[in-house]
Amino acid sequence: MHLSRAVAASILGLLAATQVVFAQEGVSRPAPTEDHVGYPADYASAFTPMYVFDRADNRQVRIIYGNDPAVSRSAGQPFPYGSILVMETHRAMLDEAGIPLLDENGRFVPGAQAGLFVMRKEPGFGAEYERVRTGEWEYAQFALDGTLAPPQNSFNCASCHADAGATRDWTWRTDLYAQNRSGALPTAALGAERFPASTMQAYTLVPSTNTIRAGTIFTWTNADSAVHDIVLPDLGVQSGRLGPGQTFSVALTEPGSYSYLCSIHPTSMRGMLDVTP
Ligand code: HEC
Ligand SMILES: [Cu+2]
Repeated sequence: MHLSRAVAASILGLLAATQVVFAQEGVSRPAPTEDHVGYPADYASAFTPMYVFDRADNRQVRIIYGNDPAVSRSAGQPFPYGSILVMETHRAMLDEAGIPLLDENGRFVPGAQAGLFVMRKEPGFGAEYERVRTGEWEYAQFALDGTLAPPQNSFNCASCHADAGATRDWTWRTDLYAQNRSGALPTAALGAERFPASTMQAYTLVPSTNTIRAGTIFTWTNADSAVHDIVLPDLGVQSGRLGPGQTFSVALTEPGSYSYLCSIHPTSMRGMLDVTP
């Protein structure tokens, strides 16, 4: 088989990425050596469904449940002790082109369940994560038959949830429940493509195609809980990491069509700026 240059280049990229991982193996990844979270066997009947998040970038449906203490928490408040949050990850059903199918309400259709993620908050929990400690939460991942993944792996959970910050009590999207909002794919307002602006929401660009006049300042706003960036490959423009609430602007003086993407979520975050004279 003949490898095109592009494929060869991406294989090189993969090798380079693997070496980076090896190089980091010496770094300590503190985590509890023993699981304190436990498998919540009865969550599907005993817990309350909190939100269903259609995740565009990795084509998943994520269904989040909370036990009674967890669902008693109000927006902006910390979770009470005893809170347990469970997240089922499902593959989204795809059409032949690999695009997620939508039901009559515009929601992804959950297919096979892939995993079960659990976080639990108790007094004194979390100390063993050391530098990535997220308050008093501990994390665990289970296979569908309830088998526990090695507790040491939960370092990854804590280190990523640490970025969600203390103001959200280290959870990412639980305000969807507290504020009674939907985890559906966002849609653009009518005519939004004529404004020199796009927002990043739920791993998508809203809108993803805009038509603007040459010289206009175009601004992206990260209205998501996750970190994104903006790259215009043709122009060599890179925003760097944009946290929630941050913006990035460009002024394009030459008419033409400019494609752009978020390099962190390139599957679902690609857009086009059509610049007219
Ligand atoms: C790379 C970052 C990252 C890692 C690693 C990660 N999570 Fe999350 N987690 C998120 C984000 C972001 C969400 C919100 C849903 C979404 O955007 O997909 C989330 C949501 C959750 C939720 C639902 C509550 C909430 O925060 O909204 C639970 C429970 C959860 N994760 C547990 C875990 C566990 C357990 C692990 C480790 C096995 C883990 N997570 C690893 C980023 C991460
Ligand atoms: Cu992104």
